[in-house]
Amino acid sequence: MSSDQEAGDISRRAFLQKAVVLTGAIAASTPLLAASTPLLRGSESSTIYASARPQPAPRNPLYIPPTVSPSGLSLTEAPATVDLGGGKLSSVWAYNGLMPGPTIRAARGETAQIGLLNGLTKETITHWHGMIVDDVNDGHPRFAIPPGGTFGYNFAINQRAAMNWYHPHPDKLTGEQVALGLAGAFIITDTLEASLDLPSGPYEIPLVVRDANLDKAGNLDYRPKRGGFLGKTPLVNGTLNPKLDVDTTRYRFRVLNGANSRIFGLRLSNGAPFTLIGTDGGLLETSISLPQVDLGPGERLDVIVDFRGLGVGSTVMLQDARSRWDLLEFVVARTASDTGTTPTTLSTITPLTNPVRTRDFKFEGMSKINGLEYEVNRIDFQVPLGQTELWRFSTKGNAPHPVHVHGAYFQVQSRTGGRDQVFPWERGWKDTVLLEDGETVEVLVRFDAFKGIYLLHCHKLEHEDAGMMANFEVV
Ligand SMILES: [Cu+2]
Repeated sequence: MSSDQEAGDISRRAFLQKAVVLTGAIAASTPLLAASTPLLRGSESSTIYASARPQPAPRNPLYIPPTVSPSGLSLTEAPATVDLGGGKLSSVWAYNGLMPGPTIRAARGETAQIGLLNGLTKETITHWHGMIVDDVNDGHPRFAIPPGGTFGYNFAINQRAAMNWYHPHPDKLTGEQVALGLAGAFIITDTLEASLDLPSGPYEIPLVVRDANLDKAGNLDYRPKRGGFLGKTPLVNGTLNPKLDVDTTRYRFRVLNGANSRIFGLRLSNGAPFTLIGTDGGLLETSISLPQVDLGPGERLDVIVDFRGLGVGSTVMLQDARSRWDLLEFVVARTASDTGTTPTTLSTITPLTNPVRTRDFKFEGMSKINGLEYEVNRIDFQVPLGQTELWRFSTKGNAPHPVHVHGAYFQVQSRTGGRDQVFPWERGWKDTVLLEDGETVEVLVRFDAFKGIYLLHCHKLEHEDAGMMANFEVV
């Protein structure tokens, strides 16, 4: 680790110690974000985010959350103050005072025992996006807990290596809780992945990419729009204007789009390609080199970026081609030896075939699937366990609708209308797929693991909160 990163970690830690004290004080009062604003008044507090294209600002060391085991883990959702970069404190809502929350990391075969405490003033529940768990552990909104309440999760981790994530999932309140900071990565490892000798340790880094708005005091601010929240500034791992000192070696970046509604078009400023090795449900069958990759809310990418051949002192920017934002600056800081190659053949994926039945899901307006708004206690359809089905998602407008399925992964078969193709970054096992205006996307899905009640919904969180969500029961 560079001295820069260490300094960043130390200052962040110091702030977090303060955050613990503040959280206790804030918990006793109700207007949570307002409670701490007086602390943040200062001449510098309103100057940085005056426009979407800010003046070149000093770049802040990228925050990398600590890694924790899910065995005996306590998670508290509560208001906190964190340093988004530059030493200024911002009020957010966070897991264990961290934004993003701690990176949960476990090997396939381990058991998660996680106690959730609600330190917010509204109900909440945490969903493990991409984790195949029984329905009692899935974080369904019917299990939401009141302020001060607790929920005990206990589930076996039995699925292929992947980077999943966790975030709140209460009915009608998810957008606010995620936008104010509640999200973290959940990485599963397995022996197949380990045999590939991919970049690891300091060379494997989760990147939670999102957008945000800050109020005049510099606190995270959320004002929902029915068409989807779009923030004015990007955050990577909760850091404003982040930079990462890198060695002249390959890095494995585990990228999550943690935004409520924004799609990112990721590219590198030097035109170098990403080597895409995985998507939502883990490793692809074969790696593929791509100059740009699109990522919708809830989707993940597993990419190798090669900094070999770059001179010390040179910089490369991770950019969003859609908003023309600079997301993360890589600063080549040290030479290192890396003679490895990224394998072309990565994993085996058995294609789903021969669907027994077809179901149509029309994503209508900003709040309906097949004419219905979500009702927490209504089961909208039943799916037999172990039966392969073709699910057809379509929309005429108000897209994008990032369509997310709980309880199983699917394989994207086709897209007609709109962009009219399946993209390379939509291969492999997926749990979220982007539906643009006028598109019909067909996927094959089979619920193999558990019977019970799961969700199908739009992962544009404002659409989800407005009712674009359905319960189904695997029987
Ligand atoms: Cu939607």
